[in-house]
Formats: sequence, structure tokens, C-alpha cells
Amino acid sequence: MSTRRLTVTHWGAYELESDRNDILAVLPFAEDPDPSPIGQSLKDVARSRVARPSIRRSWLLDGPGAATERRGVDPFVEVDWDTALDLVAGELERVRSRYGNEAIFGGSYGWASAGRFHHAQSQLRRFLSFIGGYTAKVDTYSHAAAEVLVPHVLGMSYNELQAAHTSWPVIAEHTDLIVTFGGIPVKNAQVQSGGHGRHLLRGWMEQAAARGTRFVNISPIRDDLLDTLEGRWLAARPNTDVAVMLGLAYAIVEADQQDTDFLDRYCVGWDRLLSYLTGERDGVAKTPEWAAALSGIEAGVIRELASAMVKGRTLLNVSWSVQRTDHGEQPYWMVIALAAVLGQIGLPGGGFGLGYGAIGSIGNGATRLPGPSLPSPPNPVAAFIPVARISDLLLNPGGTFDYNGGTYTYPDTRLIYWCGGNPFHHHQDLNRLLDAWRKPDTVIVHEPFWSATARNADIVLPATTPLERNDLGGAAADDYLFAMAQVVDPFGQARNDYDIFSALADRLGVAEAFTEERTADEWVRHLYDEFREMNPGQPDHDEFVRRGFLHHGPDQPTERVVLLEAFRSDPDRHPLGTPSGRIELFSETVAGFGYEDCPGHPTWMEPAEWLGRAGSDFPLHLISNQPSTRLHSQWDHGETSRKGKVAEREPVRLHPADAAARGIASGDVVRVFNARGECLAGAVVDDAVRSGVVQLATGAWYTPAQPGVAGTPCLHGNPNVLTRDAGTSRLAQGPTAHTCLVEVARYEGEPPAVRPFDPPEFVQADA
Ligand SMILES: Nc1nc2c(c(=O)[nH]1)N[C@H]1C(S)=C(S)[C@@H](COP(=O)(O)OP(=O)(O)OC[C@H]3O[C@@H](n4cnc5c(=O)[nH]c(N)nc54)[C@H](O)[C@@H]3O)O[C@H]1N2
Ligand SMILES: Nc1nc2c(c(=O)[nH]1)N[C@H]1C(S)=C(S)[C@@H](COP(=O)(O)OP(=O)(O)OC[C@H]3O[C@@H](n4cnc5c(=O)[nH]c(N)nc54)[C@H](O)[C@@H]3O)O[C@H]1N2
Ligand SMILES: [Mo]
Repeated sequence: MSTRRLTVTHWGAYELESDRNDILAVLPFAEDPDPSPIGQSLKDVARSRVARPSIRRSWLLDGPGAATERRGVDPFVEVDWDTALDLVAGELERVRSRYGNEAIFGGSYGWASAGRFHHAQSQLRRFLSFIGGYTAKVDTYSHAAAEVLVPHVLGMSYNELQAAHTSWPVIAEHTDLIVTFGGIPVKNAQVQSGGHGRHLLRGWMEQAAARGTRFVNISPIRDDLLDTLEGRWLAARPNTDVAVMLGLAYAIVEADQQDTDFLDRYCVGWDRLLSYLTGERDGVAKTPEWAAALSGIEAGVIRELASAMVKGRTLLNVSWSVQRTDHGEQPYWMVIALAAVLGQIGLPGGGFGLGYGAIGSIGNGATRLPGPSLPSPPNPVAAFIPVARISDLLLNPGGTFDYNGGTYTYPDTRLIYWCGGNPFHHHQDLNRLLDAWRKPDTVIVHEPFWSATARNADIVLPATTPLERNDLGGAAADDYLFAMAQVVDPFGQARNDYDIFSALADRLGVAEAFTEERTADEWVRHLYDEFREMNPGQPDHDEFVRRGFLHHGPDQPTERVVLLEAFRSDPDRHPLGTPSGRIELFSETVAGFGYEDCPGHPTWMEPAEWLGRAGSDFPLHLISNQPSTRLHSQWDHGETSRKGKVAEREPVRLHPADAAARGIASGDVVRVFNARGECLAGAVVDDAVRSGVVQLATGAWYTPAQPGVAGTPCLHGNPNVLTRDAGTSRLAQGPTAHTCLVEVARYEGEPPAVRPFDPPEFVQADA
């Protein structure tokens, strides 16, 4: 007998028709006008699963630290749960008593799944905090540079800024021109951390365009903006956005159209930035001609755009991708400066945005309610890394790093505990990570699927997916909350992360504190009850579960938010949280850090790799952007992602001229390579990509030709074997995946077979 139940994922809500073991059909949530196709992959919930606790053979036979170069190579031995839990508890005890809790890396970055209670990282951190703590991570892969820079410039956290973005109802009514660096990709707005009820971005943009808003997309890829908006595409060289913005600012100042009143009243440091802009200080005037030589956008076009920008209400936007580059702090600082030159910050539909389109919630106009969220005690350990410094941490115990004005030391990591993330998907320079990953004694991973990280672990504990448990879900920035219903039985012997940690907490003597004597379902009810206390008038838990969701906003989201409106209306009564209370176009604080790679005002600095670097052996700029057919590496084994593959590999798009020069046709298997590594991919020749640029989305499951051998090609097309592992600057140390040069060649001969979704090899312990 089949049933229909509602659930929510990071890419939206669905009704799932299922029997106890299988998803029979995935139906869109009735209230979603633009459901994401990624949901169809949920039907593959039973593929590539970890069925039982699995231990790497060398580790099981010889203990912690055994043959760590055989991670990803050794077969696994399946054991029963009690054996596995005893081994994990014993190893945690050994490491914390011998080396201290700093030796446990629990940063465990990753998106895991939607669901407020069964959120894998939250469960891990809560558990580790009760047993003495762990080395943590700060910031995100998404927007680390923004997280560190924005407080210096605007005196608020990036999260506060994100929530305060001017809402689409205001933009659709007021904005004449949207100039967006990195587009406003609807493919990305499918997703919202925690999930969402309705996909609204496409509708809002079409409404704005119908009213007369014009769009300019400054990006290496045309379809970063919807075709239907009939925007203008300016295909700048990747990573030259700061130069283009400086050229625009110069053109505005040259025509004496800068808003001097705004710059004087609401900003500090304009004089410093102006002397840099005009070249008074460094002898280089940042003219449109100067910007044209760097970016490839003609000077006349830059001047024309500058004069269009001053004529009406103009919104500037920069996607998150643009700050995942070398010196990624600069485009964010400079776009704020450019908006200040225009003087429309705080006016309806004017000013700037940092990430419209990156996820569904930015500016969605939805009413927001607080909670619910899982409480966690503070982490007793102070040690941390900026999130993308994971290989550096493992390779340089005792070494130091700079971060936001401080100098810190990398602890000596003995144990990695990862839960709900896939570093062998998300980290840059996977060959370097492979070396680093050999350092610790033990790697423990909870995973539903045989991800590359699970394969490279010593102990893999099978976790349930959200389809196998009850939860409640929905993003803080959305006006829906879903009662996520269990739709199938747990696969194999999979357990909830919470139940795994409860059993470990019991072995380590902290069960009562960790569980508060609630089962998972009791916790879910408890969190809902807390939410109800915070927000009176909501139905009780039984009623919530019966209805499947609650919607606490108006029928059409209409929240009217104008970024920095109060500050503009009265900067003395509503000063910013910066030292000056104003927008800091020059920051004494940042200048005081003395970082040559992040000076005191926005500055053009040549990226480590870009198309302006003459004589490179690798003449193409790789854009490894977010995939349209999955969430990062999640559900790559699912129907929607598999349908998008070319020659069984991740599609790589290249411009017809670049393809012709290399004798490449659509459908060919190609090698994408540089000095750091190589992967195979399936060619798609497409003039939506700027010449000199190739696009290979992230997330194809890492499938090395020879597992465990650094430098061996990935047969399936994971771009992170190519990307560079270096921080944005000493300020934020953010990841820089979008700064990467490669070469592409046709694969000669019969391409090797690729089986990315097969489970690893299993043996008996004594085999
Ligand atoms: N080249 C390149 N690399 C990038 C980026 C890029 O633009 N280019 N973008 C970066 C960005 S912005 C991000 S956010 C990262 C994303 O990197 P990640 O968030 O690490 O990637 P995911 O594939 O979402 O990994 C989540 C993992 O959690 C597992 N999981 C799901 N639910 C559960 C659960 O309930 N319990 C447990 N234990 N596990 C679960 C999934 O199976 C999956 O393996 O990638 C980064 N990497
Ligand atoms: N479908 C889907 N949606 C997602 C995700 C997913 O995995 N799948 N992941 C989510 C996550 S975790 C995040 S952080 C966001 C990320 O959101 P973004 O960081 O904005 O996403 P990207 O797809 O990396 O980049 C968007 C576009 O920026 C352009 N771009 C890249 N480099 C440059 C540059 O130097 N200059 C300019 N002007 N443009 C450039 C590329 O053409 C690219 O297509 O997406 C979220 N949305
Ligand atoms: Mo992200």
C-alpha cells in the first residue's frame, strides 16, 4: 500500500508517494510556482548507500595510524553496531586523554540535509562539546571573504546584511537598472539552506522586467541571467570585476556625476579612494581604457554603462562566486564604494546587493519568524581554522596563520570527525588534500552514501537520510515550516546521527546531558513547542503534523525592506557599527593589519591566475560553478544529475572558437588539466560561455583512476583536482575556487570506463 507524505529539502518541498522501501513518485508541493527538478533524484534514495558500519581493513587490524596512505585504497570490513561504537568511543577517549580535545577536528563543514533537529553538523558539535570540545572552523565556503570584510565596511555581520537586503517587491517597483556581476542565476536560487516553500525569484525578475527594469549581466557566462529578461551580456574576463568597477567609478567622476553629498555625509575615506582612482597616489589612473585592457570590456561600453547608471534608480549586485577568488574581499568592498559614488544606498531599489540569486531567500520578501533551533553548549576548545584552511591545518601542525588581524597556531590533529559534509567534493586541490588527509591517526565519517569522503575514512557509520526519519524543516528566511515525515524505512542498518551520538555519549558518560532524556521524535516535538512559545497563535504539534506544514506569511510575500534605509534617513541616530559609524571606504582597522594582499581601501590586484597572465601553459579560465542538477555532490547518483552527464561524465562547456582550435566537438571526452591535476569530462560546445573560459560545475563524485595516488586523473569530472588551495587574502582566508587556469584537450583513444557510484570493496577481517 502506498502513502503520500510531505517533506522539504534544501531545494524545495515535495510530496512523496512511497511504500515502506521505495519512493514511487515525487510530486511538486502544491504551493510552489517553480519547483526544482532536483527533487526527482530522491527516487534514488537506495542507491550507493552505506548499509552497515564499515572499518578500513588496515585500521581494524593494526589500530589508529595504520597504513594511512591506504585510505581510499584498502577494502572495508563490515562490523556490527556495538563493535563500531566501541571502537569510536575508545578512539575518542584515547585521543582526548593523550593529546587533548584540540587534537579532534570537528569543524566538519557541509550542508548535510534540511531539517532543524537532524542537522548533522549541529548534532556533531553538540556531542563533541559535551565531551570536552574540538577544533572548530569559522566562516563558510560560500562567502568567507564577505563574512570577514562586511563588518569592517558596514559594521554588521554578513548574515545581518543578507537579511536586510532590499526585497524584490521593492526592486520590482522601483529599480530602473540592475547591473549584476556574476548574474542572478535562477539555477542557484533553486536552493536555500534549510529549504523553502516557494521558488519566487524567476517570478520577481520577470515582474520587474515587465515593469521596465533593465538588466546588465557582467559575467563569463551568458545564462547566469535568464534569457527571458533580455538583459545585456558583458563577457568580462573572470576575476577582473574590481577593474570594471573602478573604471565605472572613474567615468562617473570624470563626468562630475558622483554624489558628493552622499560620500561626505555617509562615508569615510572617499578622499583616499579618490586619490587611488585618479592615480594621484600610484601614477595609474583607473580610466575606462585601463579597465578595458584588463577586463576585455570596451572603454566606450564602460562609459555608456556609467552614464546609464547615474540616470535612473540603479541596483548593483555581485554574486558570491566573485568573492570566491584571489583577493575576493575587493569586489565586495568596491561595489559598496561604487554604490556610494552613485549615492542611492538606502533609497528604494537603489544601492547594492551582495548575492541576489545565490540562494532563494535573498530579498524574497517573506515574513520571518524566529526559531526553532537545536541548542548547543559552548565549545570548550578555542582553536579554530578559517574553513578552507583544512589541508594547511593537517599539513602544518604547530604552524601559524594570519586571519582578520590576528595570528593563530594550527593544532596537531589526530582525529577527524566528519558528519554531513564532503571535503573530497568541496575542498580545492584534492591532490593536496589527499596528502594532508594521511596525517591524522583516525578519520571517522557518518554518511548515508558512499561519498568520496566516506571512502577515504577509517570508520564509516551509516546515517539515515531525511526520508527515513521525522523532523521539522524550513529556513529562517522563509515563511514556511514543514513537518518532515518519514517516508521509507531506514536503509540497511542506517541510524540517525542523533542516535549514533546518543550511543557514543552513553559510552563516554554524557548521555543525560546530550539527550536530555528525549528520543529523536521527542526532541522534534520539543523544538516545535519552543517555536510555538516564541510565536503564539501557531497550531499544536499534532495539528502541525496533520497539516504537514504551516505558512505564516501573507499569500503573496510583500515584505518591504530597503537596505540601510534608517541609516540614510538619519546617520546620527542610526549610525553603522563601524568605528566611524559611517560606510568605511577606507578602513583604519584593515589598513592597520598591514596586509599587502588586503590594503585599507578597495584595490585592484592581479589575481594569481587569470586570462591577463601572458605565456601561461594553461590558457583557459576554469569556472567551477554550482551545478543546476544537484546540490554540490549530493544526489549526483540521482536521476536528475545522471541525465545531465555527457559521455557518462560531468559536462564541460567551452566556446566554439576554443573547441575548434583543439579539434573538440560536443560529446567528446576531453582531458581538463593543469599543473595540479587532471580530470576527464564530456564536452559541450556552447557560445553562452565567453571565449577563453571553460565551465565545469562542482560536484561530480571524485573517481580517481588509481585511488590513493595523488595526481591520478579523476575519470568523472570533479573540478577540484584542478582548483588552487590558497586563501583570498590574509584578512579572510576564504576559498578561491574561481581563480584557476587550465588547458583542455581531446581524449585520444578509448576513454576509460567510469563507475562513480559503485560501493567500495568489502572483505572479511581475516581476508
Ligand atoms: N570548485 C568549487 N568547489 C566548491 C565550490 C565552488 O564553487 N567551486 N563551492 C563551495 C561551496 S559554496 C560549498 S557550500 C561547498 C559544499 O560542500 P558540501 O556541503 O560538503 O557538499 P555536499 O555535497 O552538500 O555534502 C554534504 C554531504 O552530507 C551528506 N549528508 C546528507 N544528509 C546527511 C545526514 O543527515 N547525515 C549525515 N551524516 N550526512 C548527510 C551527503 O550525503 C553529502 O555527502 O562546496 C564548495 N566547493
Ligand atoms: N542548483 C544549485 N544551486 C545552488 C547550489 C548547488 O549546489 N546547486 N549551491 C548553493 C550554495 S552552497 C552557494 S554558496 C550558492 C553559490 O552561489 P554563487 O557563488 O553565486 O554561484 P556560482 O554558481 O559559483 O557562480 C555564479 C556565476 O558567477 C560567475 N562567475 C564566476 N567567477 C566570476 C568572476 O570572476 N566574475 C564574474 N563577474 N562572474 C563570475 C559564473 O559564471 C557563475 O555561473 O549557490 C547555491 N545554490
Ligand atoms: Mo556554499
